[in-house]
Amino acid sequence: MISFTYARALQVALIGLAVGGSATLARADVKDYEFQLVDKTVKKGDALISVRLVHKPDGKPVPDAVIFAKRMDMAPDGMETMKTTIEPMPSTEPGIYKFKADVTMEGGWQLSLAAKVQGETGTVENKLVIKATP
Ligand SMILES: [Cu+2]
Repeated sequence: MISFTYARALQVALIGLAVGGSATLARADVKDYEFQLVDKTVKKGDALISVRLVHKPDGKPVPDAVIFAKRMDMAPDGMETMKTTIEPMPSTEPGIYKFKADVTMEGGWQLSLAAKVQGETGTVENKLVIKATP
């Protein structure tokens, strides 16, 4: 149920963008961007997760992206309804985005992000898998 609501919210956001701009034309550009985990593992508990946004063709970090949707749940371990709180945190490194998450259980977590990149229409969407250790 929670997953469905989230998917629906994203869909509505995407339709909004499509109506607002030339989404078809920009799709290829947005595919050039990717979120990558700085660390693939975190410790169970209050965790700080760092994610790098890169422009794949030249490998350059991408600063000033606006992250408008985020979710973290245990879908990789078959618990997609088990989600946790996730808060954006300040970052001093350009192209690095930080989040504080309450990782309540060890195992596989999926971090879903949707972002707008300065100067590009369309949405960068990625799902990253993080392993929480005891
Ligand atoms: Cu769980």
